Amino acid sequence: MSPISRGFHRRHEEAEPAGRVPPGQYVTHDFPVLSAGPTPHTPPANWTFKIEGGKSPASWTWQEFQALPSETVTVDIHCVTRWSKLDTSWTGVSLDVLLDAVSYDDPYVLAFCDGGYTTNLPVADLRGGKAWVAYNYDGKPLAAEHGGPARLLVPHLYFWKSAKWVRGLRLREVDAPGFWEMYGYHMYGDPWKEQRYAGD
Ligand SMILES: Nc1nc2c(c(=O)[nH]1)N[C@H]1C(S)=C(S)[C@@H](COP(=O)(O)O)O[C@H]1N2
Ligand SMILES: [Mo]
Repeated sequence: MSPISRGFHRRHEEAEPAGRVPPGQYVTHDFPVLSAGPTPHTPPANWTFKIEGGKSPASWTWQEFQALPSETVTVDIHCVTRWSKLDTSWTGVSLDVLLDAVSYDDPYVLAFCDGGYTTNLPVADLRGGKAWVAYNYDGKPLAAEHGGPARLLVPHLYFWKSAKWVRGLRLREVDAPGFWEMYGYHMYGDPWKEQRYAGD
């Protein structure tokens, strides 16, 4: 193999490490901001996280939330606009901890946020160490443009499911579309199956 093709091959591997990047995605080292509206700024004193519906709803103040056991995780994230970012580091509370605090039979949730954004998810995708409410990014408080004070982090689904400025979950018996899902995005959004739009 000539030095030129070796060089090309090496750069290509850096861009898309084998098996790490879902089909149709490219790796970015930036952290793009994608928001459907203005960035809300909710002071911690006014912030709560609620789990509504179900048989025993729950609510945490910012102070109570900070006292919950937290985890720091390193995950890859995949936006439906085709950028993926590898090895992002977040600290937050596992949804297992939060959902263990309530009693419910419902198989779905609608996540709701300051600013009115919503997104729908199966409860099973929030369970089993796969999802967090994250308040730190890269060891620092999460910037408001990226969803601070806290956002959902569900890295195994397209990043639109990771609701910024999240304020709670509404448990639901039936799967109902959230904001982007009503505009034709996929109800589930598995990046490995390229479930970008309804019908994919
Ligand atoms: N509340 C809220 N959450 C949101 C969005 C939004 O517009 N509002 N955009 C979603 C989309 S489409 C993506 S790709 C990611 C972008 O997160 P980032 O701006 O931190 O990169 O947030 C998701 N969560
Ligand atoms: Mo997105």
